[in-house]
Amino acid sequence: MSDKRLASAQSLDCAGRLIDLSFPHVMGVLNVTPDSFSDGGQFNASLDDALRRAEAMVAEGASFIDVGGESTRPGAVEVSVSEELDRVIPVVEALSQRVDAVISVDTSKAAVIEESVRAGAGLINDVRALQEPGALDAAAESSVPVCLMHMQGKPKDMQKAPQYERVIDEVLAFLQARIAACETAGIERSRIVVDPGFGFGKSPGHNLTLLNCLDEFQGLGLPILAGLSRKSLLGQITGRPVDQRLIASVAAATLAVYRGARIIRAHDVAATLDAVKVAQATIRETLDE
Ligand code: 9MG
Repeated sequence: MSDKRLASAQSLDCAGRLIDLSFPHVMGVLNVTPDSFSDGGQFNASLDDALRRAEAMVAEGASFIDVGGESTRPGAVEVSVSEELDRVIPVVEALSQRVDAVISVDTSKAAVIEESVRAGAGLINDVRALQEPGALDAAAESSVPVCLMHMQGKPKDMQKAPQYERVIDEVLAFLQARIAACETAGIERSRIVVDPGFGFGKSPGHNLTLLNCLDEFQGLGLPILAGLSRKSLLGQITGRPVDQRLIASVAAATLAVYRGARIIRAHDVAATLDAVKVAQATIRETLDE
């Protein structure tokens, strides 16, 4: 436990479900955008598909299911509050009754934060780090943890020309400022997770520097979440299209855990969990009981 990579090990209270961060966890990705499921516009069919997919990820070992109703991919356009609520809330309500995992909601909107927590969400994952109007107060009034992610620009144009003098220092300074804003608003540090935001306004070089130096974020004393699964960085390294990036995603997850990440956001849960176990065993130089 004296190892620097384990220095910020702690637990997260996700609406009464305690997540022990002395070992790493996998957060399965559940997109509920219209193009995610083959429902041909039939709401019930897409809800069933989403529930089945989430149940499969939990059976594979996911501790979190991250439900997202607005794409944050490069070039994505924003959706209205009512559209996002319609997509996300029925899924959160059903999942919180049915699956043995923390339901995380990937949103930046105050109304979606409030309704999601009411519907049973145990974590808010905000790629805009609670900077949208009312988001900080909505998160403060809930009792669930929040993941604060760094992004330069907006999804619509963030990959056009990302610029940093020193990427690590700037991402760290941004996260420090957002942590301070959270504390001022009444969100205690025990409720905060940080994420450097791989692929969000970063060149391949910026992403690789962040991955190689991820342990520097341990100085914040908060759990680190990392999402590299299937991202374009991995396509740029391997030359592979998005549906052939499993091995690269698993390799990146292994490196992220080895450098201190405690939660890995991933599409392929079983393979990612095996990888993080290898990284964890290597850090500890023993097998977890
Ligand atoms: C929603 N989303 C997509 N990629 C992500 C990442 O890398 N981190 C977090 N926290 N959320 C993400």
